[in-house]
Amino acid sequence: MNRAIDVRRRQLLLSSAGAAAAAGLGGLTTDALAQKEKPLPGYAAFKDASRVIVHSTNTIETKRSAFGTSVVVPEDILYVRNNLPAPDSMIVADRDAWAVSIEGVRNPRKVTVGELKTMGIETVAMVLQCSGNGRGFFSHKASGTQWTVGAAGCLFWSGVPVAAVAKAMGGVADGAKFITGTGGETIPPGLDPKKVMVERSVPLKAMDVALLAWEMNGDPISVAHGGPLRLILPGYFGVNNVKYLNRLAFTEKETNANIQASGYRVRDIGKKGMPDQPSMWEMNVKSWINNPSGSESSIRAGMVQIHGVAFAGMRAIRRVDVSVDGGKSWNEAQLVGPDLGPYAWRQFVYPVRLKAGSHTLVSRATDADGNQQPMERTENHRGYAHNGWRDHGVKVSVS
Ligand SMILES: Nc1nc2c(c(=O)[nH]1)N[C@H]1C(S)=C(S)[C@@H](COP(=O)(O)O)O[C@H]1N2
Ligand SMILES: [Mo]
Repeated sequence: MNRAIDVRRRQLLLSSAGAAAAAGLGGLTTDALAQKEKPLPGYAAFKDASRVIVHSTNTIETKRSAFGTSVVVPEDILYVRNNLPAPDSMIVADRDAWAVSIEGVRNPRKVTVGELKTMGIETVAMVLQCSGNGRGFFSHKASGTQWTVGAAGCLFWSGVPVAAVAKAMGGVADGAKFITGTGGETIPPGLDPKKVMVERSVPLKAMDVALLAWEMNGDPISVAHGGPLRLILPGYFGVNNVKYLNRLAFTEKETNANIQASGYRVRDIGKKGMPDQPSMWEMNVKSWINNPSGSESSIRAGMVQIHGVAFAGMRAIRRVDVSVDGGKSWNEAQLVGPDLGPYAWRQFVYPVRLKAGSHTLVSRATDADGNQQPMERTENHRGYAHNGWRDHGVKVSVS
């Protein structure tokens, strides 16, 4: 394509996406940005380019229209978020030889993945979701990737329970209050490790469900998604699920790495990140519609199977309601497919006859504790944890 036209088309796409975000028309945003602007990076070359949005070398989003109804998200459309360049594929050349240092236990030492595989096996289905999923709907230009709905996926993970590893090493040392995981990326030369390293701490109680995982959806974990070994913390936001894990420590304090101390902190717009602000730990109740996705130029009048996903971090989903009039009236949707436990998402379907015209479709989930998605987002500096139902709606034209 002619370069000038390409640039112009890009500007148009960006401005229409911005307008759509401001108007709360989620589906338009996701798939308007879906034009293939950037090629897939090498470590993620296996992704299905037509069903993802490549924001940058380190950030790839699933298109809203790509989410299916079989609960689990296939790896070739799963989002990617790397804070540092992805490691070389050599990192998975000898998976069982990868070593992780276990600290803050009575008998600390290094263990290999090969040995971890002898210590126990558990499998969990859980939603992996970036803290900034939905950031694209904020209107204050929050810095970071402008994700709409596709920085999330429901996945199976297999590995050894963290509790079993701690037990095998004599138990957690006295005074430990946090689980701290460190990513094994090579820090680019000239950068201060504390400023860029991926090291996260979560409350010790997460140990009840945490895994050291080597398998995702039945395959050894790819480099894109954290192989050879990943810390899996069901119910917690994506950032805590440290990839390329090379250190697991039971600590008295949270790490002072920037990504914990000032990063991933919820604060008012314009405020700096500080350790006393809430950290992006447990996920909140959320849902969105995937079909129709809003990217169709128009859909045919008649029966439509509106479907989407709902989850609530540590809690199960009690019900999902759908509205086809922008939230004026609500109807209970059916939960479909197998229930894979509280950390997985439930898929919902609402069959409805739509007449010709324009319709705004929205969904609203309620979790087992009675928490319900709010209508509006909670404004915050970095655009985290957006679960407001209005912005996530899709506008469809029926003819
Ligand atoms: N080592 C390491 N772990 C990491 C990251 C990273 O950059 N390095 N990114 C985190 C963030 S912010 C998210 S949202 C998820 C993304 O996981 P995915 O790329 O497998 O989808 O991994 C988390 N774990
Ligand atoms: Mo993230």
